[in-house]
Amino acid sequence: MSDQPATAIRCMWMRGGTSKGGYFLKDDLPADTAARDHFLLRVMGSPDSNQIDGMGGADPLTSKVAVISKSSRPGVDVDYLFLQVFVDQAIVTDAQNCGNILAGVGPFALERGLVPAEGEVTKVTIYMENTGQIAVAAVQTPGGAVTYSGDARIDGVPGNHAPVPLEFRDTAGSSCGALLPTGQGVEEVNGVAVTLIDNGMPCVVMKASDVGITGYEDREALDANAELKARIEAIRIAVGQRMNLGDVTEKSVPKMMLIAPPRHGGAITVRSFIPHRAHATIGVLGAVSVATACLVPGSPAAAVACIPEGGTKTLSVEHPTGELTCVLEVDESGTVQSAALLRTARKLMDGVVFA
Ligand code: NQM
Repeated sequence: MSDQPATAIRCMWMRGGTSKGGYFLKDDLPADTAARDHFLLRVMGSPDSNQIDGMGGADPLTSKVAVISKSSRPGVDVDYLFLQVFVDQAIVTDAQNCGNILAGVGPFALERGLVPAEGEVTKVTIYMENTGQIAVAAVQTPGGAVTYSGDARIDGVPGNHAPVPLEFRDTAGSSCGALLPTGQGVEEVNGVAVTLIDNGMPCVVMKASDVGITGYEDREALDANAELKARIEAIRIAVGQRMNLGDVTEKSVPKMMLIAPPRHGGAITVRSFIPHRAHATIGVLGAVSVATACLVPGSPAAAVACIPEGGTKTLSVEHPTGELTCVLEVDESGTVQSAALLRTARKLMDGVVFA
């Protein structure tokens, strides 16, 4: 029996987009990485598939952490480090970014006084430490205070909330060093045609029909399909080195994106594995990467996608519970210059969390 007093650290629990997790000031957490990770595992209740002894929701989408500090970088307001706390393994990884949890970073920074409110809408410039890139979030601040109320709605979240538009620039090659880390738009892995791509999130994009499903299954059916999971995990492990991600056995990247033609007037349909569980919706930067794959000539995504003409491409990515619209700005050479999309966020709890 331990008679050690529980560690208590200030924390805000927030929904960011279609994910949920703990938001911490960097200075409040242990500076030592091993001590920090030990604390976060205890906070979430990992490793345990139920996370019964912690705050995690027994789902990778609700076992997430944002670590935020005031930035000393010119033109940047705050630095944001994302940490994925695995549910049933004692792993805390910074090997991926998270655009959903990002939606709460601006509101949190304002709430903690790291950034002053400026007028009705405050733009917060965020350095994403995981990938070394910048995002700009527009936070509603009527009367100088953050509001979470508003009329915006996103699929996968009930009700309406204040809009938090996010804009990304220069996300190509965020973790893999190049948009197409192997220099090819399509290649064959274990007999399946795939695109290895990273426009903010390392992804392996393949036709759902090439791995034996339609691409229109719901999350439960996908998670119950052990044969499918084994097949795509073998592809994932095989491409890790080629994507410059090293041994990905214990990493949460790359994400596996199974695509099919759109059915509701959008650009493409996706079922994603992140990487061992099916996503209830789709990750933000995952969606940006798949939307970008639709523009790669000769790729599996280009073969099934419906792409509008013009330099500003509004691409609706259909997912298991709705859609996520990405607005891509594309230059004359076909290169994606920026991506924008709408999220919402909500403060759920502010206090101290115990480990
Ligand atoms: O791709 C889940 C999520 C994500 C990541 C995951 C995300 C992104 O939905 O930017 O948002 O892919 O692990 O929170």
